[in-house]
Amino acid sequence: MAADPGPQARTASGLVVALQANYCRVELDQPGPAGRQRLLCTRRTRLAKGGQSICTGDRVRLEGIDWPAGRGAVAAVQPRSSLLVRPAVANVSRVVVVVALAEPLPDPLQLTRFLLTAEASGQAVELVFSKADLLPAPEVEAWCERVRGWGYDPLAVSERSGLGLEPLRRRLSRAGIAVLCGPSGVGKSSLLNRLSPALELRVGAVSGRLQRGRHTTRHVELFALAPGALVADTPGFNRPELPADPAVLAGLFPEMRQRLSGARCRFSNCLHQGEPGCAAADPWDRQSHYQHCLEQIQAQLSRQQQAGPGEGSDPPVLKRRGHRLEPRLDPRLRQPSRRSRRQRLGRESSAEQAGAGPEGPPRLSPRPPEG
Ligand SMILES: Nc1nc2c(ncn2[C@@H]2O[C@H](COP(=O)(O)OP(=O)(O)OP(=O)(O)O)[C@@H](O)[C@H]2O)c(=O)[nH]1
Ligand SMILES: [Mg+2]
Ligand SMILES: [Zn+2]
Repeated sequence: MAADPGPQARTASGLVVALQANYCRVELDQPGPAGRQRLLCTRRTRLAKGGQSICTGDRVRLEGIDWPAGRGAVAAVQPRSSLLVRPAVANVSRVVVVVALAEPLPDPLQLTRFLLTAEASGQAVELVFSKADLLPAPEVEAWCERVRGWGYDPLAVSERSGLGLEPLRRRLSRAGIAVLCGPSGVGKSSLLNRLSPALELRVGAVSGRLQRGRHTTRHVELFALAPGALVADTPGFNRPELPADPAVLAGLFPEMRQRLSGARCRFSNCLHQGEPGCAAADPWDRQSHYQHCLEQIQAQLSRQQQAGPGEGSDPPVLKRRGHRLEPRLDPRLRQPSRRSRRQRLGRESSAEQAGAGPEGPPRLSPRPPEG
């Protein structure tokens, strides 16, 4: 049993287990006087002024503790080992993307966007298909087979029939913080209630033609599922953001990572859309999703560009050619058009005739592959 810090101690350390509006709930590393384990905390003004955000999952140092009132203030946030941007959770070990097999129907592009956000955390990503009771077993297996091709080891579960719940418990009981995320109404909170009935999390019925959820869970909260194993229930949402940089996109698709690990494309800035010498040129299941995401990122970049300078905009990295996007060449590497070459040669020969040396040769060849 940890030592009681005594009523005089005004400082402590702990873990942010929930964040709501402008206060957070902190689970203490050591219980306080009278066995108090949690404090409701505000954020010190100097933290806010320094732009330091607080996320659920952050390890924090507390000051100004008022033990009888159960209040304190976050004075410092420890460096994070990882961050899931949305839903925002710090120090994540595993991101578990949950999508329903029905009510609402799975949407492979939306699922892909959830998986991309999860992959961007740099941590282990798992995929859970919920509501398996609503689909015949062969169709459940067809979905599982499909995402195995994407590089995932899916788990089909049902809160109703109990299918897959023990394997899910085992996956969530590994040490560290696991985050359940996915669209609203897929049954994230229902699953946690089944695994730990004492949680009594609020659950909401799906509604409408698309059988969407009603955003029942309103904030991210961490719960202990086993010693050392915390799991976050999160509010569902429908449209995860994409990365800002098109060059990182392919690396967030495990099946692309795998194909690119043993081979190199001819151009180091290859965007893998069938460019000459692309090491991942043959068709793949999520190719259209990859292309769609690339186009969205491009549209995002051009909007930023239109917003004009001073908005932190760089020139777009992609340009449209026919129905494809291509990396915009570094101007120094751009091949001059025949007309500008002719004009240039004309200028050079007249300069030579005038006794001046020609400029250095234009760099015509693309950048050689790295390594
Ligand atoms: N048939 C079936 N229905 C389920 C299952 N799990 C959950 N549901 C139902 O799906 C609805 C939504 O469940 P929730 O647990 O609130 O979903 P959620 O993902 O937490 O939703 P948000 O909090 O809005 O993000 C409820 O009506 C549940 O009873 C399941 O395994 N099978
Ligand atoms: Mg919920
Ligand atoms: Zn390529």
